[in-house]
Amino acid sequence: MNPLEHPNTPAPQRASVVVVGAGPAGLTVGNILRRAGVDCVVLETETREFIERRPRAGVIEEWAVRALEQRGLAENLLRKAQRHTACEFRFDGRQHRFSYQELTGRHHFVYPQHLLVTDLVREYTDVRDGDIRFGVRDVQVHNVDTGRPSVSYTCPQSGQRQVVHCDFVAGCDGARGVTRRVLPPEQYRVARHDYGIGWLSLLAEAPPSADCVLFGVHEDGFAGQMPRSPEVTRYYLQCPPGDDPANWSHERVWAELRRRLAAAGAPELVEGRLIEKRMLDMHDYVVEPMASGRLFLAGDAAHLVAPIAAKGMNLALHDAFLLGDALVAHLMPDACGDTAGSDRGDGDSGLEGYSEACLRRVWDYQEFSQWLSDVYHGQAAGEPYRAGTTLARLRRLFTSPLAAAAFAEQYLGAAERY
Ligand code: RFL
Repeated sequence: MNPLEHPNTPAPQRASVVVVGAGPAGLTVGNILRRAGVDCVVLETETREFIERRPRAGVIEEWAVRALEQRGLAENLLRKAQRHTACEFRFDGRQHRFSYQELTGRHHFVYPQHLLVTDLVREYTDVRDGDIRFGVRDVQVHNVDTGRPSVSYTCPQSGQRQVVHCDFVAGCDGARGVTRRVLPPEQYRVARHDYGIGWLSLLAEAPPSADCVLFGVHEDGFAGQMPRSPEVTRYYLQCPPGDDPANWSHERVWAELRRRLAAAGAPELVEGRLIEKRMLDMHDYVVEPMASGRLFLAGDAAHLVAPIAAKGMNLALHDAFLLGDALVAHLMPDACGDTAGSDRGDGDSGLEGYSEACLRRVWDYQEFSQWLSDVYHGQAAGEPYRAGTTLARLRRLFTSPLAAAAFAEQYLGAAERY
């Protein structure tokens, strides 16, 4: 029950698990816990309306959808998501379609992140009777290095500090969260990478201009098209880091997209009103290990991967499956049959092996993003040598079946083991 709907009922101040953050990672952990009957509290700084409308990712890998399905979390997704079987590179003024389903038998699902979040919130609160507290302020995590951790916050209604005592804290509060900061500095390291480029991230009120993801590799810079729904399409334009979105008028955006995505025989881009225009400074980080004491980080709280290969939400879900299952196994050993034989992603890691099991896939996806970044941006680097090697990499995907198969496996996150 949501205590905010019943302001006279005091919110329970003890739970087995406190989940900080109601993004894909936190809500998936919460749902797995509730399905097994574990009591937990999810704390979220934003309102429910806000998180159910926040547009972000769209591409979900097939293994992640199967793992959601096994946990009873993919009903709407399976009904409404588009299936993508190919992507298209545009370079040398031509279209080069890459049919990854033909190579692997697998596809991508395209389902906007806010719809997944909406489904997960509804399932957690309305079906699994989960406790979620929206609009909380000044969240602080305490004593995770002891057997008695707690999380405190300011209640938006009363303005009073509340403390929830727990056994475990799941830090799922994204890239700007607070849970990561509780890790003792001497016990972890943060590996960072800055690409030194910016992407203008756009949402257009327009149908996609092609039936698949487009990657335009152009000497003026990368351009991408990611279909989201029949009405809305995401576009990206490479630009200098720190560029101001105000420098990009409607006319300039569409002229640049048309130039960088041009290819013989390609249909005209379908233009539409730009409903989101933000600058992304492209960078990555990885926190190692992803746990300390009774605190376990998941998703962007632990690792960020620039949206080059559409991997961030997939990694967040992978962490959440491993963490949710490991917490259930620890807290409710009798309930473990619930997910027995299910797709845990990378095996039954338990809480002990959680960080290591997550990080294997995290580093693999980071490496692929680096590789793909070189392909996307090499033509525009202003160096003939890099332009030459970029084109060689691209051509290899369409001339070498082995190179194509390796690319397809990484693009889909479909390796047997990580
Ligand atoms: P989220 O989604 O950021 O959720 C964290 C939640 O925590 C809340 N929060 C707090 N709550 C309590 N206390 C605090 N102190 C808090 N601080 C923050 C926040 O309000 C929020 O609700 O993290 P999570 O769950 O780890 O999920 C990660 C994904 O959101 C992210 O990796 C993806 O969006 C990345 N990404 C993509 N990933 C894909 O797999 N496929 C894609 O196609 C894809 N496209 C994208 C993307 C990210 C993008 N942006 C915004 C950089 C496209 C874009 C433009």
